[in-house]
Amino acid sequence: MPSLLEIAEHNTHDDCWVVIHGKAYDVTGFLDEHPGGSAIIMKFAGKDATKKFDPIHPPDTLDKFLSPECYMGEVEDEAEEEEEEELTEEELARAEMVTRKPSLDAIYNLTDFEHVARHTMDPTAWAYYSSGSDDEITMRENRNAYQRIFFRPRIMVDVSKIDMSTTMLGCKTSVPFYITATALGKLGHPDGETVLTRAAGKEGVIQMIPTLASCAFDEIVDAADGTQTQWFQLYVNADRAVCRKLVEHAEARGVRGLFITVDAPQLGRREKDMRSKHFEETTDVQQEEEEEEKIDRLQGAARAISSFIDTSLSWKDVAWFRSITKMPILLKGVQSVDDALLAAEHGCDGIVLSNHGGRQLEFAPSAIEILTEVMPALRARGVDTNKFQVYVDGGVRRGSDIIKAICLGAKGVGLGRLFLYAMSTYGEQGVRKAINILQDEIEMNMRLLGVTSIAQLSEKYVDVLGLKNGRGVPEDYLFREVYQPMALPRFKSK
Ligand code: 173
Repeated sequence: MPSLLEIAEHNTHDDCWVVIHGKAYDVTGFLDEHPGGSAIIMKFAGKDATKKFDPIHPPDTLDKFLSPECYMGEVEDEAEEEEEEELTEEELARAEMVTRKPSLDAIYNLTDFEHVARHTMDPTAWAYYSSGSDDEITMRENRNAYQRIFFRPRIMVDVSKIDMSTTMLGCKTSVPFYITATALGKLGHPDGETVLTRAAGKEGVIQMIPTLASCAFDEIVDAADGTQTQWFQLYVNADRAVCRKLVEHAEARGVRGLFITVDAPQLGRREKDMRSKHFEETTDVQQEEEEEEKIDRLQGAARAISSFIDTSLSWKDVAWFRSITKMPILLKGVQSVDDALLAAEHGCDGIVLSNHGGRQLEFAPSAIEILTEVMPALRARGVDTNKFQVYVDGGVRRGSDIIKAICLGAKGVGLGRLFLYAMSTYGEQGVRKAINILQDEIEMNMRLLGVTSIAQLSEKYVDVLGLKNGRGVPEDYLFREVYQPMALPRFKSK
């Protein structure tokens, strides 16, 4: 049983121990193999790394990567010696904001969650979740595009009863939207993705489980109530044996759809995220390590843990996926008509039109705009769009956005960040409230539009003339309030 004092002595590159969840590990031999580089481990050499470790590593990581000899035993005196870190002024100010957090009753729309998240979340987590690529033009266009579509409402329809339930990939769901896959849930909430699972279960909403979740895949499936629908988002590993294992396991655990991410052979530059990490880590004394690993550090955790993603993924791989699973296969991250047609030709069961929340290719078009081109093209090819299903995500904040997408032919609409913000600020209750808000908005809008079921929604209810020619967009005050302008470099302190 090593003591904290003893552990603290193992703090060099040639002799490095860390504590994770009250257990000490000798990671000296692993330093140079760590996908995120050795500098980040060295920051915690001889210390407790649990807080930094948890969001990025599912619980089974240590067993997978460290041999049993690396385990040095339980920490003897953990409880007594927890180090009280001094808080910076910024941290104190944020802690104060946390105590002044609005009650959940004061949250009226999804943007409200974003506002609270921005002011109360850990800054690194906020930077990671909120950032888009480059100048964040695509990320903001995702939002703007919805605002260039107007309704063509009908009146004098009996709208006493509204039914917004629908089916996606043959599974019943209470709402036309779903919780899409997002990585690193524990950055926002200690229970990570299982918070989303529980809320989704209680509200009858489908959840897409991410490959890069903070929780282990089985934890997320175990958190489900046994009847709720879950899908699986796959980052394709260059090692296909790993892929096969993940896919077969997902299928065996009852997952009902495989969504292969196709828009991220390399992660986009997300500068808010990079900048926040830069400041967090340059305050450290390990100058030498930092210089050595500058690139790794600046790339951030996301890039480091995504290094396994196969850059050679191509159309010929679809048949292989088909051969290993009976789950419906959809490509997530389609951004053009031509690729939508190719996906249908290659026998996929559908696509998600998505630009990854504006986090990948800057100047990728919004999904909703591409949807207006994709649906007519598929129909012209004779594709049955009840069988080959089209989903969209990106920029969705209102029930009206969801209705617009359904009118234009989407089978369902994904939201990622917003559920993360709801989870990070108010936990499971927050996620349920976010779902309920969307339900209320959808119900009201369907009623005012003169429709009573999802099946009735069609192109006749929307005016998309402004979508392409970008007619002037009225200021979106709420979004403007929460949108955090990008920062410029900070000068060194005197
Ligand atoms: O958008 C992302 O941040 C994302 O998809 C990702 C990819 C690899 C690692 C972490 C997150």
